[in-house]
Amino acid sequence: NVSCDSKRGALIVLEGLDRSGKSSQCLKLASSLASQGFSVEAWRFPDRTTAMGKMISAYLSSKEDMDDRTIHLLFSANRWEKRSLMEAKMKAGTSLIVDRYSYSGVAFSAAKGLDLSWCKAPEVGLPAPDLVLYLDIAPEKAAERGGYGGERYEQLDFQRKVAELYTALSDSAWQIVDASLSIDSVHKILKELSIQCISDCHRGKELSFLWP
Ligand code: NYM
Ligand code: MG
Repeated sequence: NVSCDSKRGALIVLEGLDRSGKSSQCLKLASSLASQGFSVEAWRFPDRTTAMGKMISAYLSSKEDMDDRTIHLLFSANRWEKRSLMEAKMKAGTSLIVDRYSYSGVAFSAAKGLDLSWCKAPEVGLPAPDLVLYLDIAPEKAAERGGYGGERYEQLDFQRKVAELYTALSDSAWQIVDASLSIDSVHKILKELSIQCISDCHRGKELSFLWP
């Protein structure tokens, strides 16, 4: 069946401040879509398992210091090293549910004062998400949620700047979801939007590339 073979998977990205619930929702979404018969995988960036990912992890836990632009490019390179696998998975029909992507890359670096267009440049040419689920939460509320994990960037003032930058990055692929709702309510919204997106991709929506 030709039309079935050519069905591509979707690239669905979850974005939001630290403690907005992305990681839990990402796994919950992937497993519930899988149990309904969709071919899906849960991914995350940074991917801390690669050599570059280990350097990023050491930076985030303050074991290593790095120049702001150097770490920015490393986060981007960590996506580029996964690009061919991402594209191969989607081509083979698997949808990827990804915890953070280029928007985190740009928002967190620009929040340090780096130029926005400089931050966006290394992301040019990566696969563009078909859907960005932005888990919207007030920075103050996120900070109240059981505290941050103690990594770099996990401070209220910084997260306020990140929130502003996310707003500047939103485009037509974005859906803003109220992350202060219950876990189940958020899940239900994410799932409906994701199923719609996956079926658009199955029906032939073409993959595009950053920045749209
Ligand atoms: N982060 C994440 C960046 O600064 N740039 C990036 O490109 C990405 C993907 O890393 N505070 C930041 C955001 C987070 C931190 O992410 C680690 P996580 O989801 O907590 O593992
Ligand atoms: Mg975190």
